[in-house]
Amino acid sequence: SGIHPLLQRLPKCEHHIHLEGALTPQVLFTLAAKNRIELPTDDPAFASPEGLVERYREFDSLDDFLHYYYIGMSVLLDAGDFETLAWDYFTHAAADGVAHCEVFMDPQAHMGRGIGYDVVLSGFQQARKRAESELGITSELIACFLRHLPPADAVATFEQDAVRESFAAGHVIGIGLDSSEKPFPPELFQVVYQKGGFMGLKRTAHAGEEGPAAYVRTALDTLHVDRIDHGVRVIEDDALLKRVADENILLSVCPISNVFLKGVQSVADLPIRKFIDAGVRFSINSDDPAYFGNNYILANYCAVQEAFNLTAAEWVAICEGSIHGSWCSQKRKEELF
Ligand code: ES4
Ligand code: ZN
Repeated sequence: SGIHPLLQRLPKCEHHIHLEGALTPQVLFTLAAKNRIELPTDDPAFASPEGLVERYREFDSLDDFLHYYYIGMSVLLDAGDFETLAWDYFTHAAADGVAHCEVFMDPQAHMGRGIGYDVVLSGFQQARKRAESELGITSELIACFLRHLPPADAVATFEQDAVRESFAAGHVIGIGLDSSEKPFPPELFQVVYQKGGFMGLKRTAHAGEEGPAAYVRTALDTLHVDRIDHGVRVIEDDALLKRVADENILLSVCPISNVFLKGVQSVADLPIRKFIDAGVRFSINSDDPAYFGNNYILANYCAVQEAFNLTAAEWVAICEGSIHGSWCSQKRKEELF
């Protein structure tokens, strides 16, 4: 449509991208060969990168996707692998007109298979530095806790020296909560979020993706998040919708992800127009672009445009809201406006 050049050009902020979700089948196979990682032999999808691309088109749920996501990241071993992964994301982000991004990582998923936190962090940090100097993209790192593991595991991870130091030094500015949503309500993770709050960390959590609107409420009430990842199911609760608008909670919406994981049949079924009408602030994001048809942020903007035919003024307002809802410095926000 005529608005496409504007979507490309707008200074976009991305708030919901799992770096492990930027692992393309091509890079997955290359790193598996380099690191001599044996991919599952009992699943024909792993016969070739093309086989994986095909299988990724048929996810039937969040958990079906997560099965592939955790196998995929098993090819990441050394700091260079993590740098390669993040750099691949940043180059796509630059091509799509991303100015600033706040990226997720899943430390427990790596530590649980014997990879040190410092290995993960140093690789990502290297890529971030390069993205800022070579691409002009600023970024922040958010460490997510895995909700399918015991809450005590999240606390123990938080308490590790290397992890605490990365928070204290500002190398990681916030915490999130991801992985299998049902049946793990946010309130199970109150202790680790309270510790994050004491350290002055930013807090977000996945809620209302597959799980009910009530998970969004308890994330706000018990985890004191100022952002909600996905959150699209708040539309099922009018009072909560009003609260999210009144408290200026940013929803990091991932339209193409929701279609791939069967949360909705099509992007047109998402409550984008209702959010705009209710004054709910949201950003539009890619989530796990390499798993969802190689669709990075701009494809998500375009899919929303195809479905909702927004005006230029509405797009500018979405991008301004995304800047407001970012966790960068006030100085950086002013540059972005
Ligand atoms: C995720 Cl889409 C989504 N939901 C929950 N956890 C995740 N981890 C990576 N992608
Ligand atoms: Zn996500």
